[in-house]
Amino acid sequence: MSKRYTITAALPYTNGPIHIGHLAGVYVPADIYSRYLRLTGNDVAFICGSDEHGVPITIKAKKEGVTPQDIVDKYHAIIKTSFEDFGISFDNYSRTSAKIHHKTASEFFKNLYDKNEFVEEVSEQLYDADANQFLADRFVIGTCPKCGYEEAYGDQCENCGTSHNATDLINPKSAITGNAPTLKETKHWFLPLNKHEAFLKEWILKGHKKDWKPNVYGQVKSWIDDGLRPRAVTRDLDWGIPVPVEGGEGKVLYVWFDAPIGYISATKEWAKRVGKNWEDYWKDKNTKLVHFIGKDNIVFHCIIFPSILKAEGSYILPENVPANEFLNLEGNKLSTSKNWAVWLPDYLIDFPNQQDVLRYALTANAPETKDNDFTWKDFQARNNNELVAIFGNFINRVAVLTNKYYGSEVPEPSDYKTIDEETLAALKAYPAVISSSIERYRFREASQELMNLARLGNKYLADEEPWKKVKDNPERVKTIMFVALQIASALSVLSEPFLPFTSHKLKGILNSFNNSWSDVSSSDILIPSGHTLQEGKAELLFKPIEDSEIEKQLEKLEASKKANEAAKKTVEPQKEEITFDDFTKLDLRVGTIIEAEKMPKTKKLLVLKVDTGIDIRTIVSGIAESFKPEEVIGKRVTVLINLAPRKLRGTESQGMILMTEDETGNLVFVNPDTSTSHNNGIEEISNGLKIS
Ligand code: B3M
Ligand code: ZN
Repeated sequence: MSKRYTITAALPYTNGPIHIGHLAGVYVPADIYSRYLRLTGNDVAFICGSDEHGVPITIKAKKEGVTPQDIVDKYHAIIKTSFEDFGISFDNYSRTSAKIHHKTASEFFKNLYDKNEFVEEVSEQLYDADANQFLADRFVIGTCPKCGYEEAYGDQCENCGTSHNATDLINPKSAITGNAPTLKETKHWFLPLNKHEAFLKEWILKGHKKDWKPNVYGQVKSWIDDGLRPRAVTRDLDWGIPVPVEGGEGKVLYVWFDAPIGYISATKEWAKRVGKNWEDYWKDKNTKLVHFIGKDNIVFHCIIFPSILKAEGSYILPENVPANEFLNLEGNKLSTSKNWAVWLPDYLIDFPNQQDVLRYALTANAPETKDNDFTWKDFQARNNNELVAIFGNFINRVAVLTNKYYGSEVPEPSDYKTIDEETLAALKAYPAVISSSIERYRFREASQELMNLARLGNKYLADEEPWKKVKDNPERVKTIMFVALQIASALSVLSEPFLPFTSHKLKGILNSFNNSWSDVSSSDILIPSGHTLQEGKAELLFKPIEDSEIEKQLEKLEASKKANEAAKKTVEPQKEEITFDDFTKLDLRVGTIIEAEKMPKTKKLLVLKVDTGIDIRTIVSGIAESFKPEEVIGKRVTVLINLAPRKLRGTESQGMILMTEDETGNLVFVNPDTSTSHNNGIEEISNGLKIS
């Protein structure tokens, strides 16, 4: 029976492009679900948009020295294009800077304020005096009071998912200056979550939410069990939606207050455009609301937003919140700041027109019940061993043979053998099997069932071997090809939610566009005898990915790793300034080491005899851990000869050999020879001289 669905996908923060983690965790599953529901005849509003407020945007703007508006304009365009490129079929992709959103969120706040749903309170909040700013949300980092993670944000810990108040953090530090914050009084409006505890318990714990994913239900339950406290829904910031009530001057709505309302504004914008009534999608009890999110957004969608909707009173609440776990990349956490990611625009440059390959690889390995790892090797294997070798191979055989034997016309079958009947019966079972997985939000299972249907086709052809029978038994081959074409046709329909570009291409190859999801199980013939396929040579659906392409990706990641390590290394700060006169006091000469031996019973010291040009003297040098005596004999070195002699382990050292560290931290001689590596030239030393 046809139903109405409002499907939302988390609004991405507009402070950078989208990477594979976003796609795997939220947008691909949401898209599969939405496409599937449309295909099965439901009324769907699939809603998303850019989350353009909040601290992440402000921080990025500060970093780049531009305005927050510049940042959101830039990334909104990039993100929107990526979604279009990857076939994410939003009915509306809006943005929270849109007028309609400011108006909607503002009115929502005002309405709750008028109904006394907020508690107004002056309290002490974290303040960075140097930055002249209150520290909320991502402006403050500290230790999570719940799990001990040291880089928790002011409003949330990304490690354990807990959402807290900034003042709960242990050892808080300003993300702007690194200072420990002070406390300063300020007025805010709080949503008294404690007041909604009974409702939440009833709705989630006692209600029918046990069919929610265990990770989602578990997180929500533990949150409720811990007891709920009021949460500030306003902030002392200058970027956001102004607080629309008296005393709210200079303050804005908390981003997590306005962003989920963005789903509503985006629905309004869409409904207006297509001539629908938005309220049907948010206020009709028969509409199913489903939020697709990542696990770090659970409490906002299962506790805070429902409490806001409940407080307003006329909205429906989510039917389900199928949050995913996180995707890692080659064994490490995806990270924007460390550039440990596969960015969608970059992917499309390296793998043009291969959106479905990524969609498939991410779905087949989706982090549905636990964190999962994306590896390029797995990506290659999913493509080469499944999409190419099974799906693509089957379709190619069907298209080539139909073209060759029958000039691209679907042949007339004659008597069905048992294997034909069994194969057609098996085919008809697939829509229900795939539907059942999708409706339980098990998209990886669903994608594997789709591949099983392609396997069925491949095996059928391999068993029946039409190419061997075509000479002696042309009638039998007509039946075989007819059956194979029915499977190909079923694949063109059932692949649509997962592989929309491939599905479209395949429908083109078959020249058949009108079958529905239910036709696959209910009609005996999906593609009739006499129907003509697309003329000419059918294009290949997938092509093998070479090892060299995978190596290139791994090299890119290796480069990120190296860059991170280099950035992590702390460079010693410059020492105190000296005068030119100080410098001219140094008597530097070029010398040659003529003898070298280890100082007995020491690890670090070498005793050297150095020819300085004016004499031969003994110098004790602390380089034994980096150089063997035999390595340094004959070496030309720079020597400070007028340093007051001093005794080291009983031996008088009469000067210094100049050393420094290279960019990788190795000890090197300050080499007087102009002909050698320029890094060792005295003018180019970066780390300052080391006296050894
Ligand atoms: N902007 C996404 C994030 O946490 C956040 C989602 C808002 S959904 C209303 O990255
Ligand atoms: Zn934590």
